[in-house]
Amino acid sequence: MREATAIAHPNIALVKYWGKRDLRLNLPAVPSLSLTLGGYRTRTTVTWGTSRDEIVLNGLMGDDPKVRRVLDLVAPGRPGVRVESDNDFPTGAGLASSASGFAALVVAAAAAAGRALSVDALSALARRGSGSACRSLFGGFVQWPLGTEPDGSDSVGVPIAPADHWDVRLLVAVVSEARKDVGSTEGMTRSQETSPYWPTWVAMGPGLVDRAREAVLARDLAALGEAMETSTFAMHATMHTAVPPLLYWQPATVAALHAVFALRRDGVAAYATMDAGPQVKVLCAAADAERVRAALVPHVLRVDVHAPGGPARLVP
Ligand code: 2P0
Repeated sequence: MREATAIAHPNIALVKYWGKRDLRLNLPAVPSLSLTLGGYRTRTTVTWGTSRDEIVLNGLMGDDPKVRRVLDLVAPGRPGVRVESDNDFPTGAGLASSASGFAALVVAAAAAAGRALSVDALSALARRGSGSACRSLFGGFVQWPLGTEPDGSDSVGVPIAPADHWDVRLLVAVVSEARKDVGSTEGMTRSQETSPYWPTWVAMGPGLVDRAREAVLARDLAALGEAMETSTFAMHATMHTAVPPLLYWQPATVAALHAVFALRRDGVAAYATMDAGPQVKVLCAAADAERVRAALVPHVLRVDVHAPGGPARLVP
């Protein structure tokens, strides 16, 4: 038996992935661009060669078919595997736990299996578990392009700037720690199949990623913030106009958004994004983080402040 442990951080999309053009390979309908978060982490230990599969997620036995599928892809014809994974943040609540989870899983599993895979190959494997996980192999700012290869091998995370490129903070205003009712995959499918705004959303994707990448490279917070908010509100428009509608927002979500807009009226460059959950994430310069945190705190359960995080990696 061989054992390996990896840690990975979740990432938050500044330009969103929402929709698939290939369900089996988990290829996206739109390109996306993310920031890896320094302050949350998943830690996963994989033991290779057990008598049967055993999957323990946050101390609970779990039998996630996606975990087994990714393990099968790491080493076809594999033996039994034990996976033990812990998050130091809420799971399944729109905080990208599946991104860090599958990124840590592939890094630990490949090492435990004795397979020397390139980081691109690891990113493609993580994508098969959860699309956004392909971005969490890398630290800092990461793009996930559409790719053109039929097997999806070029639709993997591409680092565009490391964690120390820009001294920004991403604040997570936690509105609820409950698991979401409608998972991302189901939400995407419903939006794709029923929202009249879907073609517009898909058409907007490439331009938004280009604008965001240029803004990151130029460290232009206003330009990045505008692309970010356009992406978020366009994505939520496809959710709100799905049949039946998908409304991940809670009253505190809206209150936190208004707090961000009020900060901007007061001259603070803070910009919001949301995922498939009620939390509001806010990007700002490091120097403004305390002021932004103080403006959000009255509306939500708590506010976590993140510096940019590093790549997924093996740990002793
Ligand atoms: C993102 N989200 O870009 C987008 C924005 C949520 C909203 O990626 O179906 O768990 O497993 O590929 O990656 C969350 O969905 O979805 C997500 P699957 P995933 O971060």
